[in-house]
Amino acid sequence: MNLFWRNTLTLAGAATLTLGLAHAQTPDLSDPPDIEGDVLEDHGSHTLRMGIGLAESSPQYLSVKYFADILDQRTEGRISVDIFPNSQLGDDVQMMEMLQTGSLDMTYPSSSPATTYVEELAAFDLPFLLPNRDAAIAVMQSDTAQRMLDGFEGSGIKALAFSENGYRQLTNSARPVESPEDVAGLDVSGLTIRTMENPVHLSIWETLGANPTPMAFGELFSAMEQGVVDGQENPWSTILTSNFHEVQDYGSETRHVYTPFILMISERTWERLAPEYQELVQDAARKSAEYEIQLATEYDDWSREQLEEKGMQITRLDDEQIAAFQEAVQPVYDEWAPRIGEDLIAEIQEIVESTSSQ
Ligand code: TK8
Repeated sequence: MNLFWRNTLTLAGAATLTLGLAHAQTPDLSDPPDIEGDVLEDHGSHTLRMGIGLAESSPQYLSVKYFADILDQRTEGRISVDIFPNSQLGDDVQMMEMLQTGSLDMTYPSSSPATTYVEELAAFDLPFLLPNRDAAIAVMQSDTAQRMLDGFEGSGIKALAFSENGYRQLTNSARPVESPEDVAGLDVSGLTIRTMENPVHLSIWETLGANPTPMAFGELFSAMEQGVVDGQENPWSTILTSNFHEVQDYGSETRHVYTPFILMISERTWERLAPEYQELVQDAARKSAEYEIQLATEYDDWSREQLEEKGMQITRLDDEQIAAFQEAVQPVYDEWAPRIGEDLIAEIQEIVESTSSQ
């Protein structure tokens, strides 16, 4: 075969592989809603730097691309957003601090590490509080949740919208987990589980007999690769798009906590924007958060199936097995409900019940 054809076939092969890999990273996702509204008058130009923790194939990244496109189209490019994925600018805690100092304009952390700013957010960390996605969305879009976003005022951070990180699932490299006893290990030591930097999550895994290790998300892959931790817990789409299946053999569909993301902007950046631009940023944040929830929904089950295809042994838990976990973590409610606020938790449970009765 002459050199021309060999090179051509090689290029074609590479292109096919690339397309294949690119396709393999996402399910058939809904397109973003059309961008509507007139172009705003010229109120100056801004380049917003946004750091996020997840990969370019994640629902988080795809939705902030849509956020950027709305701002670009509605200002004819006068507001542009430079997106830095994969925790390259730091982890959730560090990037929130960068918003406070004004060294970063936007970020998109989980609610769990943000409880240091607004303690009421810890309600979302109570295990099994939100029984299904409809209930979770209703809570995130409620006045109760808006009060939590407003609670950031004066911290240097303006919280714009909630979206879906999702239901957290346990993975580990040691053994299949079907019960709390499998976490604690009867004749072997308890699993060492990385947790987010959040006291309720520490309490959950201590109560289950594990050895919880708080750690920044960006350090997690190498910690699992080196065996520093046995496992972690995150939604299936994060596990897939962060390639955790390469270092985790076992998954358990625990759905033990539903974690929101919070789209945030530095108050210093916000105050530099003209009121018309502020209104646009807030509207684009809400629209991109709704789109992110749509993408996260479309990703969820598909990601679990992809992980199984890639060799992860995933244990689905039946109602009885889930009930065993719920019973085992009841002490977490006993400890944390009074500290978070019984009235707040009652408000959330009322919203949950109102959705289930629909
Ligand atoms: C990404 C994190 C991640 C979270 C975690 O920035 O830390 O495990 O679930 O999504 O926010």
